[in-house]
Amino acid sequence: MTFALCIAPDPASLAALIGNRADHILGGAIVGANPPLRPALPWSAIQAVAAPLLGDSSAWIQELWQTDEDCRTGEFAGIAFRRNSELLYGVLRFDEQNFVGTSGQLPLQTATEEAYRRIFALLDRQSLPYLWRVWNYFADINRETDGLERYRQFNIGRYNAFQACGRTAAGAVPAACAIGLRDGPLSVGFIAGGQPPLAIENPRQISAYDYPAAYGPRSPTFSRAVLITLAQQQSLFISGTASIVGHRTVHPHDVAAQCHETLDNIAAVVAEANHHRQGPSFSLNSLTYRAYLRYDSDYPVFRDVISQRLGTDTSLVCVQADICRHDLLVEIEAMATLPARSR
Ligand code: 3EB
Repeated sequence: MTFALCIAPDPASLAALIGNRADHILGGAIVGANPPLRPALPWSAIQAVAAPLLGDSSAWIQELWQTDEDCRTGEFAGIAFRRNSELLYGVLRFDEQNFVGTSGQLPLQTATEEAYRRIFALLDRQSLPYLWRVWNYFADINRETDGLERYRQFNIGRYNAFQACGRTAAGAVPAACAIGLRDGPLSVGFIAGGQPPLAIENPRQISAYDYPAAYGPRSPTFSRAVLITLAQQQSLFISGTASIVGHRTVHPHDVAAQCHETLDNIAAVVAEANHHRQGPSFSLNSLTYRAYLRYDSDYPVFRDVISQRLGTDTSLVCVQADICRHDLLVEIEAMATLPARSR
């Protein structure tokens, strides 16, 4: 089985991508403030990331996970999913208003815990138990309610669900991102499989699950990257990566320096992954990137650093969105696939 991330920036390339092989599409994300009203595919395992695209004339970009097997559609406990023999892509959207905080819990915490409990229940039922990569979006990530920043509320709920569902909350944890949007529901998209992922950490950073308590009552549950080794391919999912060294934000008011530091962190994660790589290495300019900028006015500076470091024909989608620490101005995630080994 093989899978690949394909990006369609307009209706024509989307139609060409889907072609007569819609059965082979697992799911994906639609990114942009103005997505088309009518979905291009007849099922709903598509995560809507409602954030303005920067530096791009298109209104939206569609990312699709394509496989070489027929996929089937399912629904479980509010999760829309598609799966093939080895791989599952799912999306869940929760309106927080429907989650009244239970005994001292806040609604976002309760919604997050319930979301992850349902995801783990689905994965167990489908016998594809390993969560590889999670994309988390919710409104007002930096706002404090009842004395606790919403990102920190989210972290408590996520941690509780990992604990409750018999998953470790440190070490072998999925790659992830957690991003703030202007409004909208808690949206969790994920890829899971039958193969355990190899979690990769960054020697320049403290593992997020070991962050000190100053960053919240529960640490974030994610690894810096996961490496997936299948018979025919190795795939690297790099988590949202920011200008953090050790556990501290560095260059708080300098977007250019944050971009450089972030790329240094991604380079360090890629180097770690390459220790486990059979065959030619992953390289920075062969990754597919998604970037989040807190201020759209920082885009020209961001673009300069990117072209300086990665050249001008990198696959990179950039949107305006909030990062989980108020002093972070940019966050970049990436993925790559290579053949399993050279022949
Ligand atoms: C960081 O390194 C920046 O909570 O799932 C990056 C990726 C970040 C994932 C998450 C948070 C998350 O801590 C923030």
